Amino acid sequence: MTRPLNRRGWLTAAGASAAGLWLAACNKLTEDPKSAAVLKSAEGLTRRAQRLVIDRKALAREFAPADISADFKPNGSTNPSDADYVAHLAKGFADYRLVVDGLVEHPLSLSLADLRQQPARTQITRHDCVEGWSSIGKWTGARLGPLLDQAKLKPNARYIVLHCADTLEETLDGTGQYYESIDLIDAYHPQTLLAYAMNDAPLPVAHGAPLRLRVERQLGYKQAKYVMRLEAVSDFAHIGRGNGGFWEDRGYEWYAGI
Ligand SMILES: Nc1nc2c(c(=O)[nH]1)N[C@H]1C(S)=C(S)[C@@H](COP(=O)(O)O)O[C@H]1N2
Ligand SMILES: [Mo]
Repeated sequence: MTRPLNRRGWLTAAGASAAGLWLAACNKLTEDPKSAAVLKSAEGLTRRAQRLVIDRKALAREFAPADISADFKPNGSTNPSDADYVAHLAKGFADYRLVVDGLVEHPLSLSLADLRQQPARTQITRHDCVEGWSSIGKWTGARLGPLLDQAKLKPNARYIVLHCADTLEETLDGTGQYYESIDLIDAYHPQTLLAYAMNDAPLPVAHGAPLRLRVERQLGYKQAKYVMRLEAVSDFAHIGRGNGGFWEDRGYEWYAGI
């Protein structure tokens, strides 16, 4: 007699190994090559599990104004010292332009005023960091989907890479600059925003001024702050250390679904 596959148990096991990984703090690196290998196989498993059971188009939970955290914790870079960023900040981001390029028919260069003209959305959501804390905030921003439609993705575009202004780690090869990447399912998700406002005020520097990503079905480290450039790519092997993001290059999962 063949036993039916206990999908529940299998998923729990997959979840447990990922949860173990998430206990490691954002700023602690997994250096042990053995745990890196375990991590890679766990990632493969959770990714497959997530594909099977998660409706990637479902909305993240939204909250009421009364739920907004009084002190949303800033994390990672909170005041970039990179020269270009410091110069933009000194001018109140008057010369800031978001560049949209790569595999697009119509590259874009958008000022903050341009971005505020784009189809917008406001949402109150919970941000979950792998370090184990959560905060609830209200975000307003341009929906990424309609913006990509304006740029018109080429048929071979599969991911959107978000290049950030901040260097989180000094490295000799320059791979310490923060970046992230998402696939087109998340890019076109209705709650995926390039947020320019938080809790009804312009986005504070600590939280990514002038523009940060909100991709609400994923963990904190995917929520790229200080976004300067969106690059449409067919794969991200040539960017950073090739794993699709600053923390992914240091061992975290590329798909950080919650
Ligand atoms: N550019 C950039 N984006 C970033 C980070 C960073 O250091 N630099 N840290 C990430 C992490 S780990 C988290 S939890 C969130 C923190 O966002 P917050 O500062 O608004 O809380 O931003 C993410 N995006
Ligand atoms: Mo985080």
